[in-house]
Amino acid sequence: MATHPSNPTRAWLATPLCPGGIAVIQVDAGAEDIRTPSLDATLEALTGRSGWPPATVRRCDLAGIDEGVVAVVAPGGAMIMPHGGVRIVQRLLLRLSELGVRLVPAEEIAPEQLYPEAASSIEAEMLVTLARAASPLAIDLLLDQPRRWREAGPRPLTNEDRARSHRLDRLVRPPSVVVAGPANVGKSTLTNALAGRTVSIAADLAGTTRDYTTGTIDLNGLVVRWFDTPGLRDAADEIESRAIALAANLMRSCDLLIAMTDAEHDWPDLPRPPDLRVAGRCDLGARADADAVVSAKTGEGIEAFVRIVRERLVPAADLAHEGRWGFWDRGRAFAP
Ligand SMILES: Nc1nc2c(ncn2[C@@H]2O[C@H](COP(=O)(O)OP(=O)(O)OP(=O)(O)O)[C@@H](O)[C@H]2O)c(=O)[nH]1
Ligand SMILES: [Mg+2]
Repeated sequence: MATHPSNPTRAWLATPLCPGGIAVIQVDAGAEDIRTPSLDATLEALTGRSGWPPATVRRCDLAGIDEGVVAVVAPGGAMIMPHGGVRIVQRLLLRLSELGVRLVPAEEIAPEQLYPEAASSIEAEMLVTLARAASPLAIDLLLDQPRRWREAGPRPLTNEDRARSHRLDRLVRPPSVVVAGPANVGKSTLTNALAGRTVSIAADLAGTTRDYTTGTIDLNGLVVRWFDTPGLRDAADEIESRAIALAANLMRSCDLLIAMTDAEHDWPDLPRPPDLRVAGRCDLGARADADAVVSAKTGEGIEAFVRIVRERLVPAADLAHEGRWGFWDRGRAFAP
């Protein structure tokens, strides 16, 4: 079937653009008619099959790109569910765009439209946030929010609720953690041990890390953006001193600054006071003036260190608190 010349239909990718089992592309043609012709036309052009009244669910060919499920979930609204390969999704979106469908980012879609099955607007907001949350620790807490808001009625959040909400937001958007200290104290080895993979090259050579490196690390349920920085020393060359200056900016702006040293070195002089002091390589010699003492080689102290980092960023008391969390995007109007 030919491309619809004035197709008013919009589509957006409801799942992240990364490999997954199934991807969901939502299509919306507006809800003016019980059977909106442009949705029918779009789905017919895509699948080669005609007749798409509400509540139709079919497994069909998707423009020769993949085979998947198409469901008309509301008047004028459908979900296209191919396999979750990135290339499949990109080709399907391109095909939809060739059919005259306007592709829009999912962020522009109202939560109630993204989740028509939600029982209230706060439940729709919760589902949007759940889909974006980085930390597994967010899940139970978010799922309980509609009940908490319903039961609290119209009472506004207290200042204490707001401060706690601000910390809990770190479960949605990963906070930044920077580890900084003298060269060769084990910063990169610790980073790799926490990540369970190589984020940074570690070697018995001062100045091994040149530019800072970064990766997301799951600290027992709290996902953080971790930055490993070049060892602080009188720079041997221009590039190294520029890399150290770049890392200094990170240290000023991060959510948690960790100073690291070992028994052989002094504490570093950082651009701002650190939030936490960790002594590394404790199997070679420990020191008593640190908040945590670890050996990335033997694993000693790592669990306790992770607990302390978590506690500084999202305290256990916040996670256990029964109060409400104002989790939705700040500034967006919302009436519970
Ligand atoms: N025995 C022991 N050796 C360690 C430990 N952690 C790191 N090392 C060794 O110490 C050396 C330096 O480790 P790195 O992790 O590269 O140190 P760094 O602080 O990142 O160094 P720069 O990148 O130069 O700033 C390497 O040979 C590591 O294998 C530890 O806990 N115990
Ligand atoms: Mg390093």
